[in-house]
Order: sequence, then structure tokens, then C-alpha cells
Amino acid sequence: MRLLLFSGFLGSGKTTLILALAGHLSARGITSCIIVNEIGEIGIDGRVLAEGGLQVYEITAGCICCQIGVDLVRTLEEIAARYHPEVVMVEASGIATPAGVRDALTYYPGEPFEETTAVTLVDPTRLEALIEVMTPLIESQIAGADQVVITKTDQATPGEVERALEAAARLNPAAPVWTVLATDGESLAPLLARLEREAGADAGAAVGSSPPALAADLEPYSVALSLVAGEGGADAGAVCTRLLPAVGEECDRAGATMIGHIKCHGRFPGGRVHGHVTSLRTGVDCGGDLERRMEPGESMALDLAVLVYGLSRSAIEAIVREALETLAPELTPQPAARDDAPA
Ligand SMILES: Nc1nc2c(ncn2[C@@H]2O[C@H](COP(=O)(O)OP(=O)(O)O)[C@@H](O)[C@H]2O)c(=O)[nH]1
Ligand SMILES: [Mg+2]
Repeated sequence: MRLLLFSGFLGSGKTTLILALAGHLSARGITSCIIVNEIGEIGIDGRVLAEGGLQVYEITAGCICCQIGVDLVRTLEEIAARYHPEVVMVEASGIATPAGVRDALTYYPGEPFEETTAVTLVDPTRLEALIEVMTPLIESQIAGADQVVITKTDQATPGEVERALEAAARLNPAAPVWTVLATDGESLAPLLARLEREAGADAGAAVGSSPPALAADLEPYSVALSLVAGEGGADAGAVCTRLLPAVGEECDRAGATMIGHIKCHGRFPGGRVHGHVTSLRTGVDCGGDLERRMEPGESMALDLAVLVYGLSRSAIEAIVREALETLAPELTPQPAARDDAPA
């Protein structure tokens, strides 16, 4: 069993790349399992990945690098015993570093996970701002990588891509650097082929030391809601096109120092929708059955996660509550607990 570890700040594109790689590996008959570590009690990525028919384990109680490394080791043991896949892909939380996760892996009692390839994703549209305010985290994510992947080359300016390449060369001159557009299979193909080889080869990277705790002013907020369509029915995509931008803008107005990742995943009788905001500049990115109408009385099970810096959980909760009012009377939160909410 080989381990591919994906690090990178919140919203840098880890889940998107893992989905593409999982498809690539399975098309070649290579068995894989995925471990997703998301901070906050409700895992959205796990749901998205599992919908792709993948074998997914979620760890949401904290960060596997700084708080709950033991959960990662236990999960790996369980996967090894149950499935013995050829490849395990780990999506580290956005605030984890490869060195921190590698430290946690030293507690793994067996042999199999000594070969770990660390892949760090870099979002060039936010890199400069992030390096400024979160220097140790962002620098050690890049420095600890065996492969550096610069994503979102479609949204970034040429100057931003250039500066991301410079940062990678400065912080980690030995690592190969890839520039990709994750939504374009052709742009991803060489990287996927390389990761497939890494998944089968001994990468033998050095073990670093963990940086200090880095989550100081990030209070992750997540919530599972039932939203009921009013008398006129509802636009299923409204949670993505209206709710998420409203939450992002209000967080900004309330003094958030950095938007990490605001994301949602909704299921309703006619389909599902998902949306992401990683910066106000690039706006909301959404997908799924956005055009579907919900009939009056139908309900949507919505998972929402707000990972922003510099606001308290209670402030974020109030912002979400108010933003939900912008949907009224189209979609109204139902007070009763949802029966399909993740445990
Ligand atoms: N335009 C563009 N969007 C991307 C790219 N890669 C990822 N995204 C989007 O960035 C957002 C965050 O991606 P995700 O994979 O969830 O990031 P994670 O938090 O690192 O797992 C989503 O809206 C993705 O669709 C890319 O190469 N180009
Ligand atoms: Mg993710």
C-alpha cells in the first residue's frame, strides 16, 4: 500500500484533484481508498467523493496534523485490515502541513505507509495574500511537498502564476512543479500519470518537524439544515447562487481577515447541488442540478461549512441565519433535526 498525501490551503483544489485521480486509477484497475480530513463536524467533501462511488473515510473531529493524528493512524489500520488497497489518498485539512501529517504517520505500527508522496496544491489567486498573513503554514505546505501543483491557472493572472512558480522554486527547489487547470482533463493528464507512478514507487521523502499550531483565529462553522420550498416552489440553485455569496460578502463586511472556504452540498428529491466560495474576487463556483425547480413543500438537506479567519463561530452563525432570510419565502429552514444528518 502506498500513500498519497494531498495538502494545500482551504479551497486550493484538493478534493477536485483527488476525484480526478481516483477516476484515473480506477480506470487502470488500481484499487484506492480515500481519507478526508475536514475541520468542522460536518464533512462535505466526504459526501462529494462518496457520490463518485469511491471508498471514503472521513475524519472531522479536528486536524490530523496538529490535533488528532491518532485518528489518522486508526483509520489507516482499519483500511489496511478491511480493504488492503494499492493506494490510499489522504486529503489533509487545509491547515495541515505535510511534515505534521508525516509526524503523525510515524505512529503507524505497520510497515506499509513508509512510502508517502506529499502533493501540495497552491491556489495562485490567493497565494500572495496567504503568504503574507499565514507565512509558516503556507511556506511549510510548499516546502514539505514532493510534488507542487499550481491550480486554477484559468482564474489566475499570468503574473500570479509566475509568482507561484517563483515561490515554489524558492521554498522547495527540488520538487517538480505542475501548473494545471483541474477542470480540464488534458491539462491534468501528465500530472495524473506522474501521480499514478508515485503511487507505485518508493518516494522516500524526508520526515520534517511539525510547525506550531496554525489554526488560532479560525473557528470552523458547519451546519446541517432542512430547507423547505414555499408555496411557489423554489429554485434549487438558490443556495449556491444566492446564499453562498451573501454569506461570503457578510463575512467580509463583518471583518473576516481571510475567506478560507465557504461550501455547501444540498440534496433534494430532484437531484443535488454544490457550491464553493474561496474568494470574493473569483465569486461562487457551483454545480449539479442548479436549474431544477423544487415543488412546494419539498425539502432540501443542506450541509454548509464556513471556514473564515477572524470571526467567532457565533458571529458566523448569525451571518448564516441572516443570509438564509434572503431565500425566504423560497426556502425556509425547518426547525426539526434532519434524519440523514451525518453522525
Ligand atoms: N477555475 C478553477 N476552479 C478550480 C480548479 N481547481 C479547483 N477549483 C475550484 O475551487 C473550489 C475549491 O476546490 P476543492 O477541490 O473543494 O478545494 P479543497 O478545499 O482544497 O478540497 C471548487 O469550487 C473547485 O471547483 C481549477 O483548476 N480552476
Ligand atoms: Mg476538500
